[in-house]
Amino acid sequence: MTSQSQSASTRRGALIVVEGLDRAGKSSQCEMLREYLSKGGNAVKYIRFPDRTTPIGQLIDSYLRGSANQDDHSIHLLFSANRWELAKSIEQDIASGTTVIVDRYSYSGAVYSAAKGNPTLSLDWAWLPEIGLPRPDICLFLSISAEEAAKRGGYGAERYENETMQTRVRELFRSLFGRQEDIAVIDAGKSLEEVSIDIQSVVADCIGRLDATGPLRTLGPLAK
Ligand code: Z5A
Ligand code: MG
Repeated sequence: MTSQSQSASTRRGALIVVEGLDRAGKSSQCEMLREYLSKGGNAVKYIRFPDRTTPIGQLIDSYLRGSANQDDHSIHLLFSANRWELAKSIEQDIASGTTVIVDRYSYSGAVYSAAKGNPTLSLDWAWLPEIGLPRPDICLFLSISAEEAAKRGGYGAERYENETMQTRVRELFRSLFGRQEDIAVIDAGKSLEEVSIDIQSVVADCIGRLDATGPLRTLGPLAK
């Protein structure tokens, strides 16, 4: 077999993003999905944003912990740069047949920055640096009420972990998802296992459609 026909026969992996507000259960569900897909014989990788391990990620970490301040636009672009620095490796993994599960992505990037209410940092402005990044085959939005989230513990100590921000973030996610395709809203107020089963069914459907979807796409501008 030539290397060309070999690569043609390798089925690409899926790019699966998990989004949601604080304590929606994103990281727990990413881990459960990783385990489920691995057991099914799939090559799987898990990554999370912000990736606090890179030099850019360390700047973001200091900002989130409150030990450093940044201009709103500047920190926004650093969050985006943190995704761009992993974009090539995501593309390579997907091309080689590995499914990549991503814990928060461009959607968090746009809504958390826009939620600050800075008049020169709108949702539309915030989306611009995301254009051209690998486009998720599916984005699972773990939807949870403020009451349900509160049962999972109080707010943490990081920036953004307060009621005003979370309320704005909730509204902005809704508005962003009205302008995006391939979003699946999951009721995250159920038990861990029930949520996991709902996610598995959406992901199975997404993986089943990959041949029809074709090669990995890139994020485009927001619909008007
Ligand atoms: N941010 C940004 O501004 N710009 C960007 O571009 C990006 C992010 C990418 C840090 O994110 C901050 O960065 C975040 C957005 C901003 N700010 N806020 N707020 P992070 O991802 O590092 O934050 P995190 O602390 O890892 O995630 P999280 O949102 O707080 O939690 P989670 O991952 O959704 O939930 P969890 O850790 O899986 O579960 C939370 C608890 O609930 C835990 O005790 C679980 O056992 C429990 N849990 C989970 N599911 C259930 C169910 N179904 N039933 C009962 N209990 C449950
Ligand atoms: Mg998490």
